Amino acid sequence: MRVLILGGDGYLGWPTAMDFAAAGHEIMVADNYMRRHIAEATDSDALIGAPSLSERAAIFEAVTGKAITVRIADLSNPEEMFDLVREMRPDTIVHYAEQPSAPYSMRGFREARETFQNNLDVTFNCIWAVKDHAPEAHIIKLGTMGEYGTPNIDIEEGWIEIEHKGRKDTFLYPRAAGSLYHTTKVLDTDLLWFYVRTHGLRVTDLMQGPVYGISTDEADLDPRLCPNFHYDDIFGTVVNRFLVQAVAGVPLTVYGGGGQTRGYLNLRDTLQCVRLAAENSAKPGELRIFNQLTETFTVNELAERVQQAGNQLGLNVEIKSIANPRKEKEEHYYNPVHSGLKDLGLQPHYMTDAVLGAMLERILENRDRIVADRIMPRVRWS
Ligand code: USQ
Repeated sequence: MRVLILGGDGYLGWPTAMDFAAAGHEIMVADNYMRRHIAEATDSDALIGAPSLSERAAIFEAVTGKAITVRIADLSNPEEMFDLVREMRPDTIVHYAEQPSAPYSMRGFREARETFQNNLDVTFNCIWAVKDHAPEAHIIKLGTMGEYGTPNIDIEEGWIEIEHKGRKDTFLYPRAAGSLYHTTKVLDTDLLWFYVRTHGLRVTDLMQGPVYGISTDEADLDPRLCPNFHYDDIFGTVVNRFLVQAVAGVPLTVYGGGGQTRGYLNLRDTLQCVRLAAENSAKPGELRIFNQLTETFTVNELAERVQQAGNQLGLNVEIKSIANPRKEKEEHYYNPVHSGLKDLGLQPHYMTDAVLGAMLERILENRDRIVADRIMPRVRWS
């Protein structure tokens, strides 16, 4: 397959590109380095510095013999998006090219507007590029479990049948996002659904929970192929943050009561899910939605697991609740259905002590690079 990966420099984009290339697909990655610029501007650099995208591709080719074509392009500019799609004529487009940080989107007007404009513009341009220049292409869009929020009923995979006054119909599952970033993903889904209905596009929307991990088959071939591993309050997801805090000797920052429950998955499973979706395409005129997670945990459970794994390495990990900088429920029902990707063949990598221990060892090798000022939350929702 010819696969175009939008946002190919990101925490998920780069390892996805390597995974598809290693599997024998023809890969082009595009990125405008927005995350790198925001990380620099907010003093949120990743634990291990990443070479440029072209350098990463050259290292990957030297190690594996497989090529990844790189384009530095601003995908919020329609002409740049259309040029890429006309040049490559992809069978599949994996769309990660969004500002991915909830805290950044809540920092102020400028950051909210930047998130809103980038995320919606890239999705809109991607839709039009496919509609006009590659109508058979399958769009795989990274959505988020945060689109649904935390409703007091089971979360279905994207769609829900509703019976009202004796009549039934199927609708997109109700959404109630908890940050402006998550809200842009809700709007993306609505845009995609409109163009699927009216123009018969084929789309898979992956509602993904928070990802953790640093190791993939290809990333482990050379330390310079490492994914961008963030532990700061802007780009760091909670498990990655807790593991760095355990190594830095900072008490794990549980926000508020710690009963917040989310659906988590290992980075290796993100790669599996995206490839399974690509190799089993949605049909023309179908908006297929999967919930992309493998296990659910409360924040308190995550902290306890990291504490246990850290103590096994002699780290003496403490846990300390701090005032919650976000507006979110700290105690709630949470039961998302997540059978669709398993039905396609997903083999989960669960969060075991061994997985957490291996991550801690990798962080220990880089402990001198940890900057303590990046750990405490710097953005409040209100
Ligand atoms: N949390 C803590 N302490 C911390 C950091 C986070 O208690 O130090 C809590 C948060 O309050 C939240 C939960 O942990 O309840 C998850 O937070 P997160 O920062 O790992 O995840 P989130 O901000 O929701 O965003 C991340 C990714 C985003 C993706 C999303 C999936 O950055 O791109 O869409 O996970 S989901 O959360 O399912 O919407």
